Amino acid sequence: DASKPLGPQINYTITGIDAGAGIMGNTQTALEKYGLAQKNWQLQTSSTAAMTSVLDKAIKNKQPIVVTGWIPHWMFTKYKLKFLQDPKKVYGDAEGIHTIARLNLKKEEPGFYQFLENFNWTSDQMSEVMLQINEGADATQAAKDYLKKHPKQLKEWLKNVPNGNGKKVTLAYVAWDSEIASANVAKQALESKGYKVTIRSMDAQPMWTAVATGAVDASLSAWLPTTHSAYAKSFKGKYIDVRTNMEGAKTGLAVPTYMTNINSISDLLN
Ligand code: PBE
Repeated sequence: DASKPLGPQINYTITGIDAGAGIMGNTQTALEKYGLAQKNWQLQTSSTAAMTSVLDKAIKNKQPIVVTGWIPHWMFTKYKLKFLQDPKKVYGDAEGIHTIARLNLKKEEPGFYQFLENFNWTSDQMSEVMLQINEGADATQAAKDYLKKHPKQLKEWLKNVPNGNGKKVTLAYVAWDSEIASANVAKQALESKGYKVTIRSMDAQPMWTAVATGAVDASLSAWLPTTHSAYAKSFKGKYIDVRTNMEGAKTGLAVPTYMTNINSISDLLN
């Protein structure tokens, strides 16, 4: 009911995802900066799957809901959602997905490092893989299909990359849809060149720790400069920011477009 205040209708709750996600910390900051925490608004921790399932139900019933949202993600194609304006820029401006590597990787594994320097794609390309997985495809198969469809891009990614001859390398990733896509595509691309790639799924904090301590070689899952700024700061000097592998990412709070009165984070107070 748009004529009534929103807070009591949704129990002053924003539906979030896994605790380690950068968007969770930033949303906590947003609750404070926009005066929502002071009005008893809270952020519910869950998982991407639980969040999208609650979102699905709310949309089917045309009920109000506020979620942590980001691009690239299929939720923005499947549902009519809008980001709430963030005049205080808590969620930052231009955001990208970065490749980070352990110190010394370039010296010790120059061939693999060359691949990391080459690897980049667009949000649309990543979405092709995400969509296929969301429709039920196995991640390995979706990655193989992608490479078959984009042989020129695979060639670019493998430019100046020598044959791996069975060399073992490890990529850490967080099981967000975007990172499931990138880790699997990178694995298949490298394996086509003779590398043996282990991809290890972990939470965001362990992922950053694993790269910074050298427990894994690299990760394609770093959202910078804003989303993972707390991790980047705490591991400063202990990892290499290799490159942006995908530009045009965005995070924030999102609501269904039928919530016509709610357009900015501060509107949640109305
Ligand atoms: N995300 C998706 C992550 C990065 C990828 C926005 C949920 C995060 O908040 O850390």
